[in-house]
Amino acid sequence: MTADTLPWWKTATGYQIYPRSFCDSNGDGIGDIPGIISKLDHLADLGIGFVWLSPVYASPMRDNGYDISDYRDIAAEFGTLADFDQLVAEAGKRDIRIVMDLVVNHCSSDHAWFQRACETRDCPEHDYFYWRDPQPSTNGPPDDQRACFGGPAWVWVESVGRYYYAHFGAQQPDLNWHNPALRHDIYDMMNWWLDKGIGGFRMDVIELIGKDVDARHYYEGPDMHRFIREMHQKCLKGRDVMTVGETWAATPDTALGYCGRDRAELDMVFNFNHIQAAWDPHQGRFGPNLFDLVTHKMILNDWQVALAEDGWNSLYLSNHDLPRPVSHYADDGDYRVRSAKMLGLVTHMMKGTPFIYQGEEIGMTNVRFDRFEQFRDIETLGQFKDQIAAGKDPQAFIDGANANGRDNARTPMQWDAGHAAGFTQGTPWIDVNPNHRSINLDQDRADPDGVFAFYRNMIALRRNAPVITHGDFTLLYDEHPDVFAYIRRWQGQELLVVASFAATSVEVKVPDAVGADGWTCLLSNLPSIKIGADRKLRLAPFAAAAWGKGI
Ligand code: TEU
Ligand code: CA
Repeated sequence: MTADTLPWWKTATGYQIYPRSFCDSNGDGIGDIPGIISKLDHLADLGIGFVWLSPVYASPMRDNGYDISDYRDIAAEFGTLADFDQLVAEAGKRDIRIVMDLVVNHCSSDHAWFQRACETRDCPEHDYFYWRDPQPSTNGPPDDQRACFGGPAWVWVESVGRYYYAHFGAQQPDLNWHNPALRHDIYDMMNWWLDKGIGGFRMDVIELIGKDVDARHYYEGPDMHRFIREMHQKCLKGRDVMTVGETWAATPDTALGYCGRDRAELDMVFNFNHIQAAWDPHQGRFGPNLFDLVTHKMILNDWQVALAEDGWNSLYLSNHDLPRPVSHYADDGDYRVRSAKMLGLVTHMMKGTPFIYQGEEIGMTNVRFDRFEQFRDIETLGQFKDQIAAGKDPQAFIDGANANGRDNARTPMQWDAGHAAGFTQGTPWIDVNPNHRSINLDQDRADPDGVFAFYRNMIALRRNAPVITHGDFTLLYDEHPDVFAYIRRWQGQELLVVASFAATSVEVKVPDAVGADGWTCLLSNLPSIKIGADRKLRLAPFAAAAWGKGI
C-alpha cells in the first residue's frame, strides 16, 4: 500500500484535548471552545492531524462531561453549537479534524430520558435503562456489584419501585442497548454529528455496551460485537472517518475482533494492558505503582505482533484518566525534559497512530495535592469513601491519588509563567500545578532543545519516513530491565530506536546489521549518543535515539 491509498488516520498524529482544562476564554475558570479555537495555531505548529475532543455535550459535569444530559447540545460553560461548528471549520482550515468523544454506555441522570423513565414504568424511556425488581428473598438489590466511582451499582428509585444499573456512578445510569429504540436514537444522534463533518469518534468504554447485567458479565459482553457492527452499518460505513474504542478488557487475543479488516466494526482500540499491568490487582490505581519495563515491553510487543498484518494499533502513554508519563515512567526532576523526549520517541516510533495528551508536548508533570479538598475527580472522591470505609489508611489513599489519580492529567494546561499559567484570567476550577512558573509552553518553545521542538521534529519525521507508518516491528533485548529498543523495516528503509528508562548509565551491544554504514541519527534527546566501533552503545540516563537507513 502506498501513502496515497492509506486512510488519513494511519499517517496522522492525534492530540487529545480535555476542554475543561485547556484554555479559558472568558475568565470563569473553565476551559471552553473559544479557548480551543484560540490555540489551534499551536496544534497546527506541532503538526497534528486530528484532535480527540473529550466530551463537550450538555452535562451537569459530575464526571466532567462523561455524563451527558443532551447529546445534541453543547455544555453552556463550553460554548454553543455555533462555537462548535466554528471549531470544526477553523480546525479544517489547518488540516486538523475534530474527533468527538462518544459516551453512550451511560448518560446523565439529568437526561430527559432518565427523568421520564423514573416517572413511570409505562413510558418508552423506562426501557432505555436496565431496571430490576427487588430480590424476593432479601427485598434488596439484585446483587452486590459496586460502581467504579464508589457505592452500589444498583440504585433504588422509589417512584417506580425498581433498581437501575449504573456501572460508573449513581448519576450515570447505563443505557439499555438491548432496546432497539434506544439504539435507533443513538445512531440518529451519531449521524447528526457525522453530517456536521467531524473526523470520527473516540468511543468511551464501548466494550460495555453488550453486557449481561444478570450474569454480571460487563466487559466484552455477549452482544457487544453485534451492537458495534450494527452501529458501523448504520453510521460509519462509507464515511471517511476514524473510530477508536476505549477497551480496558481487550487483549492481543480479542483486539482483532474489533479492528480486523473484515469485521466492519472499529478502526482501532485503545489497549490498557500496559496501563493495568502497573496496578495492584486488588487495590487498583490507588495502590502502589508496579511499573516494570520488561512486562511493559512484552505487552506492547504482543499488540504489535497481533495487529502486524490486520488491524491497527493506537499508541499512547497518557490521557485524561492517567498520570503524567514523565512522573509515572521516568523522571520529573532533573531529567524531566530528557525523559519526556525519550518516552515520546519510544512510543511514537512503533507501528500505529500516536496520541498526545495536552501538556505532554511540554513535559508536564503530576501535581501534588496535600489537602484532600484539592481533589476534584469523581473517582478519587468516590473511591476515598469506599476504601476508607473498608479500612484503608487515608494518607496511603491520598499518596495513591497523587501518584496515579485522574486529577494529575486535569490540572490546567501550562501556557505561560503568569497568573494561573495563562489558562484563565479568573480562578481555575482545579488548582494549577505550582511548577508552571518553570514548566510552560512559552518557556519550552523558546528553547530549541525544548520538548515542544522535539515533538514537532518527531511528528515531522513520521511524515517523511514511511517506515514509521508501514514498517514491521522487531523487539530487541526483550529481557533487558532498563532498555526499550526495536527495529522497523520497510522496502529497504530501516529504523532503529533505542531508549533507556534507567537513571544511571547503561550499555547495550547493537546487532551487527544495524548502525554502521549508511545509518544516520535521525533524532535523539542528547547530542552525544554514538554507536561505537565495538558495536557498543553507551546510554546516559534516559537517553534515547532513532537511527535510520535509506530514509
Ligand atoms: O473511562 C473508563 C474507566 O474505566 C476509567 O475512568 C477508570 O479510571 C477506571 O474505572 C479504572 O479506575 C472512561 C472515561 O475515559 C472516563 O473519564 C470516564 O469517567 C468513564 O469512562 C465514564 O464515562
Ligand atoms: Ca470559560
